[in-house]
Amino acid sequence: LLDIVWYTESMHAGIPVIILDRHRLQEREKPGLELTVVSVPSYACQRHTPLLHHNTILTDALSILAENAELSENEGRGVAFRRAAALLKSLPQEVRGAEQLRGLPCLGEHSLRVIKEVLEDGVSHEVETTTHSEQFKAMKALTGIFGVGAKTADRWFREGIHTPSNLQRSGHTLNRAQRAGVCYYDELNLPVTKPEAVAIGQIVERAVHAVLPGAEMTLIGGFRRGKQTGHDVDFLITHPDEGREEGLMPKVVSWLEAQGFLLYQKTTGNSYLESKEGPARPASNMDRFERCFSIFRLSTDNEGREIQTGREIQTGEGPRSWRAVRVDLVVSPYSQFAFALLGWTGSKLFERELRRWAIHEKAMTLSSHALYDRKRYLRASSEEEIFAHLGLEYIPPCDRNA
Ligand code: DCT
Ligand code: MG
Repeated sequence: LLDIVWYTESMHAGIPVIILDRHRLQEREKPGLELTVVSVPSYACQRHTPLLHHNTILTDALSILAENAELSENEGRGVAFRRAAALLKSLPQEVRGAEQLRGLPCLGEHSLRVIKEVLEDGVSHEVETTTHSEQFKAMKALTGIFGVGAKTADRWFREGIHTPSNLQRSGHTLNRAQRAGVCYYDELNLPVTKPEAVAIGQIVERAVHAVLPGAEMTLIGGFRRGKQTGHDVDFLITHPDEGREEGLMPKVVSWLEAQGFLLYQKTTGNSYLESKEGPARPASNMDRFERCFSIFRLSTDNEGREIQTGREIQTGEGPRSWRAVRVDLVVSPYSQFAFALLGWTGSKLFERELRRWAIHEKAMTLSSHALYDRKRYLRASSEEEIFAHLGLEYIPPCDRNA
């Protein structure tokens, strides 16, 4: 943990803020300085990271490089850029000069170079080259198709396929998910708004209560962190009587299908083995809950029974009164609910950092199902308890936007 001090010469507004550590503060302290002491610990799960922060120009640049690394399946590099961006998101003020960043964790050589360039020239050459690169644009367009990952997109790119229309003309056989992805391409790449998420939540809640009274449903993912838009809507479903949730997903899906709410769905059954000692230890970070990846048909007009979302969708055949929205449903047993809630609230980097903290600092294993202290299963009925087990200050969802 590193203590840093931001200090601003208040009589010269606009003069760069300087960060010093506590020791250097003594020798540099001057009258008339505004001092703010902030702690910048190195794991994102030890920090408060709000949605709105002071360094978007820098984090946007780093996010593009992270995305490019992820699309090139260079996970390590992607994580390094994500960690650097997350650190900047947690700072209490705008960074105006690279000297302010001295001593801060998470900033690798490459990230620092990019930050310096953006601070000095307003843009980073590498970021500009990336955003204009044919490969990056094509990989983004192709992985923007629901059901298409980086591997498939890369194979197609090498065959000269750069866009969804190239793909349609290529004669490639697509699987069911990809066919739906191409069919609803534009809409699925249109951000889902909060009112749309709320409207879908009401429909899912009706379905859940119709097939299992007493079941509980929670909005998770980015919307739980306070985001106003998302690429999908995520819901977690459970029932206070352990066991009642078994087999719930197929029933919810049948209800939604019968009412014409689903344009596509793929359900995966649970694969956890519950025992008296707690949930089986996961072999990987993969979740083993009952899960449904779906594409919802959401009415956007007044006639639908849902909330009016006020959005008209333009198609080749003219305007239409509904839109396609990606929705993920997850069912968890009540005893694992807190872990599922924590694991599915995100952000992805925050989750990764929680697991890294658990292993490296506490010798524990955390998943969306359980927390283990070596062989011992640690129970928790709230997220607060899990943070406490991990020896971490509780970070509310709105501050997990790392
Ligand atoms: N998650 C994770 N690791 C992954 C994928 C997902 O920890 N590889 C968790 C964290 C977020 C949650 O699942 C939902 O995933 P997304 O919907 O992909 O993320 P989001 O934060 O909800 O983003 P968006 O607002 O774009 O939907
Ligand atoms: Mg989401």
